[in-house]
Amino acid sequence: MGKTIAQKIMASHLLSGDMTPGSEVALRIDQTLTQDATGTMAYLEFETMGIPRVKTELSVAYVDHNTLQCGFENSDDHRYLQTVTAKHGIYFSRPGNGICHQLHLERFGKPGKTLIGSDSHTTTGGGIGMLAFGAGGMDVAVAMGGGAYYITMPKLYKVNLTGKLRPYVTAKDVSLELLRILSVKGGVGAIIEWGGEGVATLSVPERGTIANMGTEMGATTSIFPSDEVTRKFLAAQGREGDYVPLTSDPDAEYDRIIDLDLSTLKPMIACPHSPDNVVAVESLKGVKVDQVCIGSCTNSSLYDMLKVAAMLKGKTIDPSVSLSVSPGSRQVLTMLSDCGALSDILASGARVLECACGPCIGMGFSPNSGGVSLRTFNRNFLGRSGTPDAQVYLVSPETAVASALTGYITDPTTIAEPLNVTMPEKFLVNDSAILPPLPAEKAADAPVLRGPNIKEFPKSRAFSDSLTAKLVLKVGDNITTDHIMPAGAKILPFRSNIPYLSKFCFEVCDPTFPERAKAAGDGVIVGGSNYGQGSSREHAALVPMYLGIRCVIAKSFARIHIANLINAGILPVTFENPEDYDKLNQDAVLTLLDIAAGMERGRLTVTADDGFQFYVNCVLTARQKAILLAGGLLNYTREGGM
Ligand code: MIC
Ligand code: SF4
Repeated sequence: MGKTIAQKIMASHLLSGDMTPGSEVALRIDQTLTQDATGTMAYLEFETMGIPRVKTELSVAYVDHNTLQCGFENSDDHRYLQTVTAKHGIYFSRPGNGICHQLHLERFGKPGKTLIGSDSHTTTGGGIGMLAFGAGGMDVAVAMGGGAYYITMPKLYKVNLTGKLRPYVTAKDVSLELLRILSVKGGVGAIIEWGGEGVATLSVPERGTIANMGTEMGATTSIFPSDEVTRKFLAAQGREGDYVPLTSDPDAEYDRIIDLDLSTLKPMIACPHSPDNVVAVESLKGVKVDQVCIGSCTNSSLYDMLKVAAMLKGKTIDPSVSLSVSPGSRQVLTMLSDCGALSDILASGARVLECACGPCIGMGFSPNSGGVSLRTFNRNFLGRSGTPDAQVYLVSPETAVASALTGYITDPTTIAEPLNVTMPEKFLVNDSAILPPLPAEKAADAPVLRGPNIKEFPKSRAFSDSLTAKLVLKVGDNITTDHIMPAGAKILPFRSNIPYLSKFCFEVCDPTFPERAKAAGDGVIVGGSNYGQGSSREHAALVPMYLGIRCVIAKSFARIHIANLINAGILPVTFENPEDYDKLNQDAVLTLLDIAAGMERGRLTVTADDGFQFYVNCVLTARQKAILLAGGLLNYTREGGM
């Protein structure tokens, strides 16, 4: 039988396991990336492993999230990152150089290679034919040390593209349409491969947009073929030597095939507060808009920005709208400036922000109270913008500009003027903001600079054979890691300070949670389905662990979060009978007996203090059980496991 693209890359990187869906595979990782908000913790973890130099082909640390520097915390973290990476053989992309995923596509991504990154949108690398996964910081630390990356072998979906996008309909609309079809859960346990004749009509940045948003469907990753379009993109970046062709075999088999005719798609919009709450833009025509934000790792490429500039050229945005534009990288910004497009953006009244995540993660540019904000980003979770009652919608850059010009949600296909933008033959390459690591002989004595914001890593506890713990919080379906551990300008600078962060845990759901969890000693959280969707932040596991949470019982879990819980030594289990969820009350005291034996059987009995008894499943691999029994991945690695 022929192979899919993902199967080919996996087969050439397989360290152990068998590639049938549902079984665990261990993959060799060629490249890693981190960003600052998760990276500080990942390097602290890497340091505890005592390995002098990374063992990957390439590891890069980007600084793009925490660039506001409202106090010493961010600057201290930047210095820590710069010095720890120089010492251990890791490239360092300086603050302001751009957003990790955009930069990685431009400068480092290679078709056919494996990549893991401590950011859920690392999947953007699929746009250039990489098998790229978002992971928790600890998994990235282990991969930097030469360890394997373990995943459950996903199912394989194919999206078969035909036709060509109409003017003003974009790759973002393709993603939004797929989210409408699949929902935020529809990609769980699957790799989405993009194929069909329509693929050749999409540029690498457009493919990056689509691979980026596969994460919002819960997909393990997304991947495109590496073809002539890929070769041209790499050549334009001065990296033609990195090109290898890659396609699926004609007789490759998929678990599900979805057909999409690009020529029939319309501009789409995701309504508050979920990326799958998607309708056609035309159906919201006339809704008043207060703010428009263009940028993020989803839509900040040169191609996107040139289209934005062309649409703004000679026009002025509506006076009632505040428009921000954040180019994805220094390369994008410089090229916009050199060709005059930046002047067109500025002349329209837009505010040009730094090449960073910025408003996407609530670092500035929060909307006004109750404001309607149209964003070209990938997530519109409640409160993420920094304004709790804002109404955030997700759109393409074209819909964003059309709406900024009129002041109302506007379908860009109603614009009569043609939009002619082409990709350049050559990108301007200047890697001066990417610092190479120190040579090995100089690294040994190089200091690592730490500031006072870097606090000790919290200690996780090994499981004894029984657990009696209070049900400190009961939440519903689709709880995101933004609910569990919010980000934003006030909290994000403290990502290396777990005790401080813990004050904000579950703030959106129940601000009394941290105090109650601490008072309880040992705690349990009960959740609905898709618990922990969204970001890869391991803080959403480390902070509850710090607050005493030992077990999470949910109807189902999101992939990266369940791995992070296990790595943090928190037992994740699912209801055998989902209706038992309704029978549990917050504050109940739950007892789990015979934990090790139950883990072995894959089933545990839970007894509540009112006598109610129910069963939970824990389908864990031998390695995961050993990690949990050791009290988390760091303990397990220290004890010799890898
Ligand atoms: C996000 O988009 O939520 C983030 C911030 O990039 C996260 C990582 C983080 O929490 O630091 C992600 O997507 O993994
Ligand atoms: Fe940054 Fe937003 Fe992309 Fe996350 S989704 S990496 S915050 S731009």
